[in-house]
Amino acid sequence: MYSGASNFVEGVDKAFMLIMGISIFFLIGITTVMIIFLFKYSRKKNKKPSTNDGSIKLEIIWTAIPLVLVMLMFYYGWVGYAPMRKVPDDAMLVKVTGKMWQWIFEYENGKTSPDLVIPLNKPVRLDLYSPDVNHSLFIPAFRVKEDVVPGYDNYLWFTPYYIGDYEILCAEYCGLMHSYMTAKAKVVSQEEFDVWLADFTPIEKESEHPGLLIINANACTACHSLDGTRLVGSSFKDLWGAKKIVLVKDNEKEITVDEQYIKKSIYDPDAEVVQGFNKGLMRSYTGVISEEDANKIVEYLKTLKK
Ligand code: HEC
Ligand SMILES: [Cu+2]
Repeated sequence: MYSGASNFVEGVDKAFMLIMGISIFFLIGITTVMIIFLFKYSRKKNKKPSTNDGSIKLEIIWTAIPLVLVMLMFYYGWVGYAPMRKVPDDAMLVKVTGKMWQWIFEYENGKTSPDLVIPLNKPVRLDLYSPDVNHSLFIPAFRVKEDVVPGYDNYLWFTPYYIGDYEILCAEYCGLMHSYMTAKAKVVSQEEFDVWLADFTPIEKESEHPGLLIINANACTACHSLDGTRLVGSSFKDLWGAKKIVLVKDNEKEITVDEQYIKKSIYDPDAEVVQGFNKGLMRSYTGVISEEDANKIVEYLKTLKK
């Protein structure tokens, strides 16, 4: 609350606190009155029911008070929201692509980054694109969130006020792995930013195994860990050569993880389902991962065996 991390924190938090305050007031108020009435108008004390209809005074009161309250909510909501759609002319431009299942930030000089690095106290405009499904860029600390919809050019902007790392999330939840689409917003000094922006040396990518690059590019690690942790799928660590029980059309079968088995798992994951895991979660990568790339994955998995 009121962290002040961006220019929008105050406006959003004010509207939020107002609505929250009114809600809590009425929750407590209505519940209290309900309980009091329960006793006051109980059947024991009111043998003969009485009615009470037609009161202009009451009608006016319970129309006017809610009207004032909702107009107040609207006012603070609008005052907080309107500036979000007016981007300052000097805002720095960053193109954001949200795709299954990662964010990519692209700067005007062509530099791309998996994290959003931005200079302190400078307005930044994020142009939002999606080549596949709906996503939603959410940076809670800055109080900004906009949908990223294929075929529709959406945007958002803000000015960061403090140096630090902030979470970036995908707030689109009707899909398998939006919740894994995390990134960092790194607010740095202008000098640090200029150095970073001009630096085009790829981040350690050269030294990484080609198979790992394919695994990362397809976000396999959202479901398969590399360190032995059990996620939605089994870990890739020590997978190569392991003996497993798989279910083939509900019949158990023992297999040894080899090249053929791994490829079958990639192209037709539901054909042989590993015991203890659920089928229907992993999609088929037929047409997505080429035979050549599948071989690289196999080669990489071999290196994960002690
Ligand atoms: C959405 C989650 C998810 C993603 C993404 C995913 N998998 Fe899977 N994978 C699973 C599940 C669940 C299983 C176990 C059920 C089965 O065998 O079909 C599995 C099984 C496997 C197996 C057999 C593992 C074993 O223990 O025998 C391999 C190999 C595999 N996946 C490779 C991959 C590769 C390579 C990718 C990326 C191209 C990938 N998976 C992406 C969920 C996923
Ligand atoms: Cu998403």
